[in-house]
Amino acid sequence: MDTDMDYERPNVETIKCVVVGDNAVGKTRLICARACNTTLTQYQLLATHVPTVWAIDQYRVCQEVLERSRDVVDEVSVSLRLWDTFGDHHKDRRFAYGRSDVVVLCFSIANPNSLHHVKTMWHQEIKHFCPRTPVVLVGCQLDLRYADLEAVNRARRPLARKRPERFAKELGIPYYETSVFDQFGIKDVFDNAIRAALISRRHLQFWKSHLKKVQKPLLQAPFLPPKAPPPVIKVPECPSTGTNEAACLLDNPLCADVLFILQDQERIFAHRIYLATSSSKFYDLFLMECEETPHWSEGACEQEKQSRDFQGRPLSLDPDEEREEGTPRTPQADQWTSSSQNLSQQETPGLEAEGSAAETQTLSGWSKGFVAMHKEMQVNPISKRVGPMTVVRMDPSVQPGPFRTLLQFLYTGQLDEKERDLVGLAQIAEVLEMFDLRMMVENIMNKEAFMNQEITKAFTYRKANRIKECLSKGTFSDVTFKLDDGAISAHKPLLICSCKWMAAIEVGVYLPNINKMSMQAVLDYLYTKQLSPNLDLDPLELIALANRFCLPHLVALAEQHAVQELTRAAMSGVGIDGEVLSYLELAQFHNAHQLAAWCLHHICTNYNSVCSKFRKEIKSKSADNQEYFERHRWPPVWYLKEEDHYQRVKREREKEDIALNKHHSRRKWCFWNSSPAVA
Ligand SMILES: Nc1nc2c(ncn2[C@@H]2O[C@H](COP(=O)(O)OP(=O)(O)OP(=O)(O)O)[C@@H](O)[C@H]2O)c(=O)[nH]1
Ligand SMILES: [Mg+2]
Repeated sequence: MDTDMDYERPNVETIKCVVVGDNAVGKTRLICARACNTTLTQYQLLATHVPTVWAIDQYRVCQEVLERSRDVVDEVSVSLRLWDTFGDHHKDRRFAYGRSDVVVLCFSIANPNSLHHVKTMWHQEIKHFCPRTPVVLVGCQLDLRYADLEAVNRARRPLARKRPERFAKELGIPYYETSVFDQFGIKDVFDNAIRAALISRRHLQFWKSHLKKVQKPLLQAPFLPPKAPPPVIKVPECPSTGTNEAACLLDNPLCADVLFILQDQERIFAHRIYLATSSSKFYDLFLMECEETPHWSEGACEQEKQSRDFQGRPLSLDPDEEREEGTPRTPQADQWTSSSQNLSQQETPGLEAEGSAAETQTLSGWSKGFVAMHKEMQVNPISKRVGPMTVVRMDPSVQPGPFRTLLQFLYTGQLDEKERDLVGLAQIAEVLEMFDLRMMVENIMNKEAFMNQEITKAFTYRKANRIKECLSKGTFSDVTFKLDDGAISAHKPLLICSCKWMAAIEVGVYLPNINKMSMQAVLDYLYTKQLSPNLDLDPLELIALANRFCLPHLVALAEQHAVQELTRAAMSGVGIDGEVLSYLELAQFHNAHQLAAWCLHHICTNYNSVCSKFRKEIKSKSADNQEYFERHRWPPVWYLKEEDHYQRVKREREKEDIALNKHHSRRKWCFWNSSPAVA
């Protein structure tokens, strides 16, 4: 590689630029940013300081550095030779200063001491070793002035722009600020250092006509910090899937509406909604009961009647699904189907005979395992309240132990591998047509229990769909929420498992100031742990309700939904400023802190346009919010002031230049090509 090539090229000005300043002010990083275009994150920058001990001639070893050393400034081709130095005050730097064309004198904006040393040490040293060389003052690490790195800022108290600027004025040298992190000011520093060097050279080598157009070092436009990125809404992990709560509910059967009687003495309380959504058998059983005893049921079984097929057979919610998942219908199942059909066609002989809805329905002809069913007022063992309950008498062959395990499976979708009475469980699962449970038992027996996870997954998925359907139709509901614009039926056992607060609600509770759509979304969430997206849903109303019910996970989901909708609207060109302003304080009031932070960010980063359209609304915000706007608005106030100052000084300078040019052109006949002094 021929490094001396530039010296030989005509009209290429080689400029030796020496960079000096205290230790760790950022000299080497600044040189690397110019010479190699390196970029690093703020933390990488802070974590890596390798003090310069020995300045190496990078131009000899790195082709890229050599190439980037070439530049054109004010139509002059230059080759910029950068000299890095060490910051130790007592070390000898005279070799570096020798034959230098310009000195870049650095200090750190984050370290006021380094500016102090500029005056007490560096300027004097430069004047001693190269008195005629132009100097450029550079404040490095500008990003640390505005960085949100609390520790850094508090420890170092960064310098404001005014002090070094005043100081540079006193010394009569130009001043620039740089940030390697923001890639700001690097070109400004070196282009203007080159200008300073060329102007100085033009004085000495006045015959070089190609230096005629070189300007004096220019003013630096102020640094506009980048907009902060919008906060990301974090949705915490779902507090629980409800499995444990469901198991607890079976053990402590609050609001139970079914009582199983086994072997004439064993009583097990349960909940229709849990059983019906986990098993087609129970679904059909309770639906049949609903139909025959409508006055007992608070639920809307009417819709269910409409969903029967033309033969009048009650439709299981998803019999195909079960078959799809590889659970073949056993002869018993088919037998059940036909017996069920017969039952419907014959208008349930047992029931017909009974005549009264509250009387006993015989089930022995309908399915194995069941004997009879009737409605009865019963005392709940937990709440001690008396209420209507479906009493189901089971066949004496059904053993209480395995039956309880079967119920546990229906509530949770899980089966304990250590279950002792697997044979008994397999038998009862067969009799009651719980084929997924049957398969799980078989897997455990075959030492393939790991396969049960998949069955649980499919079970949970199927159950979630059935629950959603029951919610939308109100099937088996046992509570009604009366709202401002209507009523919604729901299922207390499911609600209690997701929200303890719900245990206190009464059958026909009136909830004022709540609309149906928001309540529906809350119920959907309580049933499924998901937020069903709905365009008509007012996110703030949902947030208010979720906050009222102490559901922080739902609050976060609603916040995320709100932000997604706002972002989508903004992207499609719809103005969202007014909406964001109205959301802000409501979100703060209802503990939606993430949405509030997002709104604050939106208002601050679009402050000027929001302010021009909604000045009154901005002024009506709380004092805290207004203070926040002032502190975080973008562009910041200091930037606007600096920009204003920059524009003013620039105009003044342009005027000065015009006046100076006129003056020179008048004197031309006497002293041709005279140039203004540096800075
Ligand atoms: N945030 C930030 N850090 C910087 C910047 N420039 C340099 N630094 C960091 O400041 C420290 C010192 O940088 P150097 O360039 O090695 O300092 P120096 O002046 O060459 O130090 P000596 O060689 O010891 O005289 C390092 O940790 C750099 O990563 C900047 O613009 N922003
Ligand atoms: Mg260094």
